[in-house]
Amino acid sequence: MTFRWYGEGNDTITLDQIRQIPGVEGIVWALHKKMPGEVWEVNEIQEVADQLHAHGFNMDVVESVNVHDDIKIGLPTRDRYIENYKQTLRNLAKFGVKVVCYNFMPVFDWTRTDLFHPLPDGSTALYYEKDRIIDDPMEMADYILKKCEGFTMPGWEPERMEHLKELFEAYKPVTKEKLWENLKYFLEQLMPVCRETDIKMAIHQDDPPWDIFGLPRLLVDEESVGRFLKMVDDPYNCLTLCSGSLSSNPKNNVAAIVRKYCDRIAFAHVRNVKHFPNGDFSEASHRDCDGDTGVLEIMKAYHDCGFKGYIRPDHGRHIWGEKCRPGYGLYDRALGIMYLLGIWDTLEKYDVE
Ligand SMILES: [Mn+2]
Repeated sequence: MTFRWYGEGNDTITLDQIRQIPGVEGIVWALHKKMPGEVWEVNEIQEVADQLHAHGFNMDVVESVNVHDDIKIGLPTRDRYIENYKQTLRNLAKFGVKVVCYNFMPVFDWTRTDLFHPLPDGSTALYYEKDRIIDDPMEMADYILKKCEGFTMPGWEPERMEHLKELFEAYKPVTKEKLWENLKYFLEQLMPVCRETDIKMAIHQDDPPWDIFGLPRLLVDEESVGRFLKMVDDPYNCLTLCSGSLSSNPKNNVAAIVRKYCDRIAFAHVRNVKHFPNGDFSEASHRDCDGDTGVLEIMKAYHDCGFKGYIRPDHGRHIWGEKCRPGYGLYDRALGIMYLLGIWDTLEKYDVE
């Protein structure tokens, strides 16, 4: 079990607090100040390693080493950034890192229309209102940046958003097929280094799993995940299987996807989503019946398949008045962990058919 933490001075939550959540062995971390394409230097990694080790945590999972736009667009300059990525992997390997989570989404990492949507119980959660997305993406970026004053959301760095118009322009010639090709090129370059360093590249699915703002999205369902794994058929080409991202589309059966590709899942994100008939969705507590993702089925699928990878609760709601990064509070994620471990421990102890 792991817990995502944004780093000293960049997170309201402390390692001392995380240490008191039962069962958490590792911190999912990153050097959040690094821009995509920069090499993560050994001394910078060492600083985080010292903090995590002092609290008894492993640092096996990084989320994310972001991929430079030139790689996704397929510009000639991409080779330089791929070389930097390789160097980052080699530096991470010195600290025993086993899994690098990343995504290959153009322009935006993830999209919601409301970061603090009120729920009936008085808590708030991330929310996606379908009709608001048709609006101008610039407006969307403005909203996210305003709501995030005081901290930076990965993928929504103000430095990047300032160039939003140019970014959209640059992505214009990138069709879905072109984006697949660029992803393949990137991974084929990395695989030898992954074998050498024993680091698995674990792609996160697109969130939400459909095209938005006219930008193509690749990893959206069982079929496209299958295409991805076959395209670079290497045990180091893996998935960060995100139940919440996939289940944003209610047609996706996440438990079935887990069963089908379990041997290639290096890292599991588990969270719950509740759908409304008009296509809107809200993030929900991890409890199975609070959403439609099928958290019990998913955990059963991981257990049946003998899953040995890393897992973390994904987003949580904002409860008990906690002021925190949207989706990344302490309390609801800690509750999520206890729920997930409760399911797991029960499955371990008893034969559940
Ligand atoms: Mn996720």
